[in-house]
Amino acid sequence: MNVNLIGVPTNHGCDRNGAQYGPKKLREANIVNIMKKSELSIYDMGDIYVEDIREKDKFLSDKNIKYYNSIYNVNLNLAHMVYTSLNNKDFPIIIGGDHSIALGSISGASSYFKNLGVVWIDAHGDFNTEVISESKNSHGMPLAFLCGYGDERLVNLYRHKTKLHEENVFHIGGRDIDIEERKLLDNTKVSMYDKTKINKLGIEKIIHEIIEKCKKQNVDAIHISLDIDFMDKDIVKGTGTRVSDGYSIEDTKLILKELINSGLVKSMDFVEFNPILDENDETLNICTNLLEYTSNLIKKLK
Ligand code: B3U
Ligand code: MN
Ligand code: MN
Repeated sequence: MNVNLIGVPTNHGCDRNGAQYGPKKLREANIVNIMKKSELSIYDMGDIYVEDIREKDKFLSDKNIKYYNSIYNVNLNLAHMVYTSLNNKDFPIIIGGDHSIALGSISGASSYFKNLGVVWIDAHGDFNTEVISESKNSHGMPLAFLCGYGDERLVNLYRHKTKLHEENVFHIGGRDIDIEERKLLDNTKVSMYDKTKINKLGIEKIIHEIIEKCKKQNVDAIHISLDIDFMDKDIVKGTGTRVSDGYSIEDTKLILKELINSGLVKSMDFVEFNPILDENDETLNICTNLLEYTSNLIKKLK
């Protein structure tokens, strides 16, 4: 199995300096060689091109979304890159950048597979539309677009259709969800695994439940979208919107292990690492450790 690393150096979805340096920082920390230790073939496909836009121009389009044109273009190109990678029977790992890039990666994956499942691991819902969003930052919106809510051009990006069936979407770790966003989510079939459910069932049971549902619903592949702010605010300093009452590195690994070992996972996002906010490379080291762990899991699949 070949893994394709695809960098997406953007902060246009979070409007906060630093997230755009995630791919560069990870490469400088030797991420490709670290992942190669698993004996997987790791190909660094380079970065998706992100325009340089001055902050004062962030509302230049008539849309209610900051850096709209950049968000559109980056995600369109990323979608095609991910589609091409999957079409080549490779495993794309998309390195952010902020979480707005999941619109592109999942648009690519859902165009390749017939019935994609998504496991969204995140402190935030990322289910705002541009209308209800208070921040107008698109990293708080991608999952809504993917389920068919919000800006029509973004909903129809790449293959001109809604990308996901709500019943195939599983959200884990949400604990900072906006009021209107919550109302919207409550009217969907998205499965939310929050603190109460995680405490009651435990992570392993939850993942088994997700996999069972996916099989029952004829899901042919799962995409993991991992936002590192799923972990607690005291663990990951190097991310833009830290939230307390979060999860550990071991919890994150357990989710990755149970999901990837199912054999259904075919692509993954790794987002919201912000090197500028990091302290003593602590978050960098967590990121390299998690990516190394992921490579070893993928390697064992063969
Ligand atoms: N829900 C808020 C905050 C947020 C979403 N995603 C992140 N932060 N990382 C928003 O801006 O939509
Ligand atoms: Mn997110
Ligand atoms: Mn988040």
